[in-house]
Amino acid sequence: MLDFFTIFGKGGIVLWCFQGAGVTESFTGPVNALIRSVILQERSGNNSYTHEALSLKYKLDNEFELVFVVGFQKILTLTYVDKLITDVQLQFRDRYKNELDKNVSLKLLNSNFEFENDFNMLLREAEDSSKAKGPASMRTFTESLKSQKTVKSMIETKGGDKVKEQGGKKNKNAKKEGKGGRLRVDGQGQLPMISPAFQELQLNSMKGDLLSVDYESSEEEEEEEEEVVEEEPERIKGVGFGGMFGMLKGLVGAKSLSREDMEPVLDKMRDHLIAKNVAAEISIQLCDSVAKKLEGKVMGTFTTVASTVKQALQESLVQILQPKRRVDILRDVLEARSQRRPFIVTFCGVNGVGKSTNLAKISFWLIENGFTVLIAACDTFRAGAVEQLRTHQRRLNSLHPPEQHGGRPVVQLYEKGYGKDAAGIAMEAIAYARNQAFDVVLVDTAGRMQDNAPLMTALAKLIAVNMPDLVLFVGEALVGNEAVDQLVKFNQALADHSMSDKPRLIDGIVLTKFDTIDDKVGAAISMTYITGQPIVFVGTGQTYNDLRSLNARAVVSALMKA
Ligand SMILES: Nc1nc2c(ncn2[C@@H]2O[C@H](COP(=O)(O)OP(=O)(O)OP(=O)(O)O)[C@@H](O)[C@H]2O)c(=O)[nH]1
Ligand SMILES: [Mg+2]
Repeated sequence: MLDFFTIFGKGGIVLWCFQGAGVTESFTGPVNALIRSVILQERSGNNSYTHEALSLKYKLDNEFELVFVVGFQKILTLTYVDKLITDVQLQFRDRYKNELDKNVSLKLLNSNFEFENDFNMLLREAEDSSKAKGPASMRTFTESLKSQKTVKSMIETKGGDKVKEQGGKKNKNAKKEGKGGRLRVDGQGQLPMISPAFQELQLNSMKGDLLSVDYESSEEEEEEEEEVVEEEPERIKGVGFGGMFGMLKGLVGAKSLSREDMEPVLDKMRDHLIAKNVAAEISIQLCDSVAKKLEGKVMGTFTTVASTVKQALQESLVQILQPKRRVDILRDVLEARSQRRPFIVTFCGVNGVGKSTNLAKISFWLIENGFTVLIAACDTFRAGAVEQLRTHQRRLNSLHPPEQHGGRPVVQLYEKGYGKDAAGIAMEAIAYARNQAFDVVLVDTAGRMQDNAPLMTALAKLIAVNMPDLVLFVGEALVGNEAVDQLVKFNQALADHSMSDKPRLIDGIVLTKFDTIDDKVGAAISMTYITGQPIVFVGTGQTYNDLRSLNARAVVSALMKA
């Protein structure tokens, strides 16, 4: 039976691991020993290693930068191990080639490798094939003793290729052990119960914790470590196999993180975030806060600086996107309805970001949820703005004809043409909605640049006078650094021109054109970071159905993706 099987990236991230039934010892020690004494020294040729009572066999996959390690009691000679490693390697590569494609540890960090069933199947096949070759009868005591002797001799002469072959040939007898191991894995191909310690490790591994070499490093090794750490920035910048290994090598043993250790990784992360459209200023602040959070932290086993920083950053990003306050429009509309008043939403933002289009999509969503909507055409400035809304109103009513709603149109447009005072029109519209028992008033406003003081004042007035329930800032997902400026200035204008001591600021964000940005999702971070407000809707196209809510984890995973 196997004690463990683990797959990790050369950057140190444990991607997947299996622990044999009844095995309580963590595989950390032996694997660390293997890394330190064999892999880091780039010893090649022999792919086996003995650590205390365990035999370890490993295989490097240089193309995808993976390491496959299997461990079993050295007293056993398992003939199927080589085949198993090869099969697992091929299957794992095959199954996760997309995730592994770019060899970037960040990507690995975000992937969930559910490999249990495949592994159990391969293990069974490997065991069966070794059984087929072996005699059918039970092993005799003599044979078993002989087998043990051979293994012992192999252990003493570790490192020799011949020994490995010898062990391999011998193992016709070992199928029984293999079988025994299998039987401990339950019938559904699920992993058996595992020790809590391992469970914890496994959970951590899934989150992307990294391999580090164990803590009990000798003085000699510590000296070596210091030397290597000096070179670390170079190594981290290296992209290939050597670079990743250098990173691992440089960070052996228990040490607390210093700013200098993290600097190269932080620089890389900051540039990565900027490349993903996170505003530069915010990328810097984010990396700074991650550094502060980690400074002085003693890294755990299976971790490297790069992974620790990445994980902390990832957590911060999820934290930023996770709304502190839930905006539940449907519930709030119902509440307003029970108070016999319409629920009022104002849309604002710079020119052409998609205010009117997304207002129409939100109307559709509200109508689908059984509410009636009055659209207030308060963009009295841009030519065609009113007609644009009228078109939407017609389309929406044709999708939900009045006949299906007791003869009453589900959506109406309140408009007074162009050139009039927007705040006044909004006020009239709200009064009309109250009289006509509309559930929701959606107020469209003219696009305006954040530096245009008169227009910003007018918007602040519209909001101050009408006190909407919700002020939504509409921003394009395409923006980078500009997002911060827009939001800061919109909020500032609302605060400056508020007539109350509790000014109405931006309550939420509509992030539009999300369909056009590929994985450059940084605007989501910039906008939520700067306002502390949630992204209430995400616009993903130009039809009424292209409206989504934000999935923080998906966004973070796109953001971390290389
Ligand atoms: N691909 C895509 N295009 C969008 C999305 N939302 C809006 N658009 C397009 O963006 C363009 C501008 O949309 P509008 O709704 O007129 O923008 P606006 O903010 O109201 O513009 P102004 O009122 O002139 O300030 C239109 O061509 C829309 O079809 C979206 O989520 N995805
Ligand atoms: Mg518009």
